[in-house]
Formats: sequence, structure tokens, C-alpha cells
Amino acid sequence: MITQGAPFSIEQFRQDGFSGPVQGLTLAEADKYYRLFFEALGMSPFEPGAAGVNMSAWHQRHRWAYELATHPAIVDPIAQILGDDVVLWAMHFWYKEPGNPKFIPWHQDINYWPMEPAINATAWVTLGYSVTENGCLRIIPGTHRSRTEHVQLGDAGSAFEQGIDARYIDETKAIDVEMTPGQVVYFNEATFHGSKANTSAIPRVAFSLRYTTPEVKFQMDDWGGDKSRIRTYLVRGVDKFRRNDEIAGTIPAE
Ligand SMILES: O=C(O)CCC(=O)C(=O)O
Repeated sequence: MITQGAPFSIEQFRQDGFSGPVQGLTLAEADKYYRLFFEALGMSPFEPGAAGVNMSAWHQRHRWAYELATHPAIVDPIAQILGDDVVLWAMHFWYKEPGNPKFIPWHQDINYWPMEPAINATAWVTLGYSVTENGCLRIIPGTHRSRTEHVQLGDAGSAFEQGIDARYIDETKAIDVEMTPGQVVYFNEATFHGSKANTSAIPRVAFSLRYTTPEVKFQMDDWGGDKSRIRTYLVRGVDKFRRNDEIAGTIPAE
């Protein structure tokens, strides 16, 4: 069900492992960034196709994406979760074009991330409509307190090879987080989440922002894939630890 954004609740976040949807961006901002997203892809929002490009770390390449990743209305709840010192370390567009058949399996992000200690807060932001029909984000409340190892899924329909074994998933507790443009949902590094295929003609244009605290050390030798997608930007407060200076990010000029 689509709801009006409610204020961020740190109590809900601690109890359920998520809070939202929160109206983080105004409709005018969501509209502006929605257009910029398709412009960067070189596509019309009315005739969108498969992205066919790397969807990670656009905040390192596009100034508008950096502005989004550091938008005060998005970061304010993150500071309630993490405290005064906040480090932005990744951004990924989770774009599903109309009819994209892949689903994102139930998973816990921390299983992919070599960081010590394991502290992360994610802001999942939608620029357009994100509803059941186009494969909105799904969350299982209360799953954020412990870690469940991932297994090989062996499912060609899955966007990831690994995820949580079906026997640990209680679908009756899953929530479809339906959201309108500019809304944000916050969740932590262990909250079970995933999404179904986009069976509609509506593109799902959403992205995740990952934040942590300066004490966390990224163990870069253990990261798979393109390591350059991981860059640290101090977006609030001070960094008195300086543990990740070798992966400090640069703000794009334009
Ligand atoms: O957008 C989705 O469907 C999945 C998002 C996700 O896995 C994440 O933000 O960690």
C-alpha cells in the first residue's frame, strides 16, 4: 500500500531494522533527478530500456548524484542512526526497466561487505514510483539482529548467485515497501531484503546510499569486483580515526 511519508523513527529502526518510507526529497527534486538519471543513460523516461552500464558509484562521476548522496534531508536520519560522524562509502542505482524479469533474492548486505566493525546504514531512495507491480523493495522486519550465512541459490531468475536459504525466510512477515517519488526507506546491514521482478510497464528508478562511521576499516583486499566503487567521503562531523585515507573519494567537479 502506498502511504504518505511518515517521519523517520529511530525507535522503529532499532526495533524492526528499518524505518520509512520518509519523504526525503520534494516532488520537484525527485522529478529533476529522475530526468537527470535518464539523461545520463541517454534514454527517454517514456521509452526506457535496459541500462547496459555500470550502475555503481555515480556519485563519484556526476555532481548531481553526489548532491543526492549528501542531501541533508536524506542524511539527517542517518546521523540519528550512526551519530555525528558520518561517512558515505557507496552508491548503487537499482534500476529495473519495464519487464525486467530478474528478482533480487532475500539477502543480508553484511554478507558481501568486508568491513570491521560491521556498521552500516542504508538509505534506499526512489525517484519514481516503486510499487508491487514494478518490483518494489521488500523487507522482513526484525531480521536485523543476527547474521545468516548465504548459500548458492542456483536460480537463473535471481540477480545474485547467493542469498538466504528459503528455510530461514518467513514470507508471511514480508512487507512490500511501496513508495512514491522522493521517498526513502532506511535499513541496516543485516535486515533481510530483496525484491521481485518488474512485471509492469513502469520503470523502477531507485538507488541505495551506504553510510558508516569513521572507526570502520574497509578491508579492501577482501572485496570482490571493482574495488574503485568503494570510496569514503566524510559527510558529517570529524574523522579522528583516519583508517581509510587510501580510499578517500574525490567530489566530481560537475
Ligand atoms: O533494490 C532492490 O531491489 C535491492 C536493493 C538492495 O539489495 C540493497 O539496497 O542492498
